[in-house]
Amino acid sequence: MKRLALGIIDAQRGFMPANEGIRLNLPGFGELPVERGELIVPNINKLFKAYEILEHTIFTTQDWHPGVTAHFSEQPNFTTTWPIHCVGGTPGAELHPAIAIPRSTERFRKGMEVLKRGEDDQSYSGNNGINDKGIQLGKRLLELGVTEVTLGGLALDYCVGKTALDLRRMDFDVVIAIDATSGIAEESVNSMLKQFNEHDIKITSTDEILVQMETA
Ligand code: VGL
Repeated sequence: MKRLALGIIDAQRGFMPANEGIRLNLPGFGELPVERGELIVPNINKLFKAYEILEHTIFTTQDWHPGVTAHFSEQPNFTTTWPIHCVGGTPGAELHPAIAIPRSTERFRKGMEVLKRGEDDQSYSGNNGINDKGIQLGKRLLELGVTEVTLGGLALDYCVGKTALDLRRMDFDVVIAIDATSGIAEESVNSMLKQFNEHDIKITSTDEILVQMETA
């Protein structure tokens, strides 16, 4: 039997446009803004609601970086080094406040390691995230008997994409809710979409998922 999970990756203030912080009069927005990041929030909420009603597994991940790490740079190249964002315990690391997080949501944190220059950066994949018991995401999903994971969040070409590829490698069926995610750059988005295609990761929309769930 298929067992479903919905995962929202890094839908954090730090990855949302600065305008959104001005609109809401809240700090932490726009640290590493993903264009149109705020537009995914209503779709995330629709998906959360549907998965909650049907009692499927729901999880979120959060980048939870130390203040000083080689993941950050004052001259970021926006492919391997980035402006300071989502430092654990700061407003930028909080999820967007308009996201209605269901009570059953399991939260995973990642990127806590102090990365040294030139070191392999493991912080992108939500699969390297741990819950409050220290259990890694993929292992936890196996424990729960999940077979299919639908993903949204930020950013499509980095953390959402790496999470999708890692979970697919673990043999989960993986689906991307394309209108519940947004990307940083066109080139890296296109390269990620190509990898999705090569690894049989499916692309769908929020409405399509909701219709399917209603008729299942
Ligand atoms: C992310 C770039 C740097 C992401 C995190 O959440 O996709 N992207 N750090």
